[in-house]
Amino acid sequence: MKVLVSNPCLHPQSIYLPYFWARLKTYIDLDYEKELSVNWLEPLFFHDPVLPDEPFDVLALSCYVWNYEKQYELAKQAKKINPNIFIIAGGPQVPIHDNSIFEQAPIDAICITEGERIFAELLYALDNDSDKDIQGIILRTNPNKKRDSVPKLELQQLASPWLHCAKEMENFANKIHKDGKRVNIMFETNRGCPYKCAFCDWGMATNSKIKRFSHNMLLDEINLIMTWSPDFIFVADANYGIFKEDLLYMQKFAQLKLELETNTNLAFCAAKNNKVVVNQSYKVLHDAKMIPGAMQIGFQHTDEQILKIMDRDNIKTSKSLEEMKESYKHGIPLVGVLILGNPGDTVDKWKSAMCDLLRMQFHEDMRIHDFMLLPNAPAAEPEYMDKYKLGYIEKFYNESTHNRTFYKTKFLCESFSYTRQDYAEMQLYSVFLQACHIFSVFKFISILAHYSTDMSYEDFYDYVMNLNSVQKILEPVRQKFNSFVHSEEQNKFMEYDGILMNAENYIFVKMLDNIEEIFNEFNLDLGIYTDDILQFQKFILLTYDNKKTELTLNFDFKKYFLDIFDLPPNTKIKILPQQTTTKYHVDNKVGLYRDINTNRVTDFESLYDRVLKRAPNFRHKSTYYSSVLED
Ligand code: B12
Ligand code: SF4
Repeated sequence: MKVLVSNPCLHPQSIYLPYFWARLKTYIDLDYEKELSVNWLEPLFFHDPVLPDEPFDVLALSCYVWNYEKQYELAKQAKKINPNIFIIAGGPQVPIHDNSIFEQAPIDAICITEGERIFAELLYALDNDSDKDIQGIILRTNPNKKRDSVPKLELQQLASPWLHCAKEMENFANKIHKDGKRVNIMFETNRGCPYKCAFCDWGMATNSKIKRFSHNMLLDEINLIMTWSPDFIFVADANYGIFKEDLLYMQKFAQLKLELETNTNLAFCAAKNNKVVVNQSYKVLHDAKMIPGAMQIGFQHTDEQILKIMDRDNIKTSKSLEEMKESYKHGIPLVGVLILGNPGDTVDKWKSAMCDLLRMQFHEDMRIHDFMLLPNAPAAEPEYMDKYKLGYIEKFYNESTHNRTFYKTKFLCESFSYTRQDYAEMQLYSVFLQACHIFSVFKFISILAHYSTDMSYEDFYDYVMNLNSVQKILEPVRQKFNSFVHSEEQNKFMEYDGILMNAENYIFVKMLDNIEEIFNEFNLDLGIYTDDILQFQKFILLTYDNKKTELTLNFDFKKYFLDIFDLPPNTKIKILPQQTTTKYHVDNKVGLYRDINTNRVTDFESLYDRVLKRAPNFRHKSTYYSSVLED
């Protein structure tokens, strides 16, 4: 029997090796007790999948939000070529509680649980012409079968797909590198998550006991994987650092990176309520230069009531912050993450949540996800949607515009606590604050207002938002968001100079174009610091003017800001800049590692290419000269 597995990856240049294919093959070759002979075609795992010329009997589609449309298209093409091909779909984007998928694509069956054993049983049934209606599968011919839960696999006993399929994986990795693309690895040490946050569907494994793969096998896998010089490793666990062994894996990756001199970076989703191993792991990765951008800390919101509605109130924001102090101290670059559109939210609560991130010291970057309504997440259940009066829009999405396919997906845009109009306003505030603070246009003035006067971040940014010169810039963005939520507009990107871009980038570029007008209109009274902090802010900000070299002011803002950046999160003490004549210098380099030479940033095009194309997590210090804060 000839089997084709398809799992197109999100990014065209960053290619995940075909782990899912290897899992299926390894299970059948080594773990499955029945006799089964399978001829595996080369799997489809690039961004744009194309059916092979060679015929096949079974097509296995692994569906995620970023690829399901492509998978449906493949199913249609395959059935056209040969209506007898058996097509089975699985993965988190396959709705398991309704039969809508059977109307959208010519799929014969869906898998509603872990795939390894189910797929082996299905192939066995197909091979032996026995009953295909096995537990864990819903057939098109019996769509109303009760969705019984299936016992989880005993992961300890399973063989390693990396070790078993090493030869093929190595060849794939070499080919990807030869094509000038990045080799990514999805590394799984366990499955399951004890929580059940309403927005989430962590591999159909939430609200479940964590099951772990064999410790020694994982160490062997790391030894092997690192010989392929992977560019990026993404750990698929829901709560990395929850076990003490998790530190050992990071130490092993770091040690091999140094020994084999690879350029490997790594990211994981940190355990929520226990940060000891998380902090230690960050430190190991940081020391080995394996953190490319920044590590994420997911808060999703900071309001207790909203967290309760999201079923996330057992994950304590204050506790995780307390425990993250260690990482702050080591200077690990971090990004705070929020979700926009949670039931229970309001425009004011949203503003406070974003400003809470600033109070927690996330001045360099933040990541705002729109509440995506995933088909199998608790929030998509009809009772939950009714209870919180949820409404959604279905639009095209991807994180950035360049180099990515947009895919259609659902976003929550109204609930009992906010209207669609409020949603558009929250969206506007979100991109406005990122442009002003994360991109540094007002970062330093606002921090001074917060620590040296009694002004809150909320009041400061309300003031900036209401400046005429700023309103002029925001108006087209507001219109775009209104049209996105109320009518035709299919995406939230803004166009500048013929290029589509994220709205925060657009606002930033427009602010640079109008910087003199904006700073002239800004006349907030910040006492004796008013003139100097404005000059300082203009000087430190990356603009098209790269001729600036030196500035002398009456206050020492270097020590002042460095002291503030060193404060633990949520520390509100009054600090005042020292009054001494101070010289400031610019070295024309920006970026966390000062890797962008701004001599070449002279116009919009170069700014966009060199700076603004960076995704969240990679934006630390990219729009101000950190050398100004040094001697
Ligand atoms: C790796 C990963 C990524 C990678 C991309 C990987 C790639 N191939 O390109 C990165 C980091 C880029 C990523 C990004 C995003 N991701 Co992601 N990601 C994952 C992660 C951690 C692992 C997925 C994986 O491959 N697991 C390994 C496989 C083997 O396991 P599995 O997926 O659980 O599949 C099992 C079963 O479902 C079943 N199965 C799967 N397919 C099939 C097929 C058949 C035929 C059968 C029989 C069975 C079967 O068997 C498998 C093994 O038991 C999951 C979380 C998780 N641990 O599941 C989230 C997850 C897939 N991501 C998710 C989301 C929402 C995103 C984002 C959209 C987040 C955001 N809002 O920005 C972004 C995309 C951003 C963008 N620009 O659009 C959701 C997916 C929801 C969905 N319906 O698709 C998940 C589940 C996490 C969550 N929050 O709930 N992600
Ligand atoms: S968001 Fe994280 S903690 Fe919450 S259920 Fe999903 S994986 Fe678990």
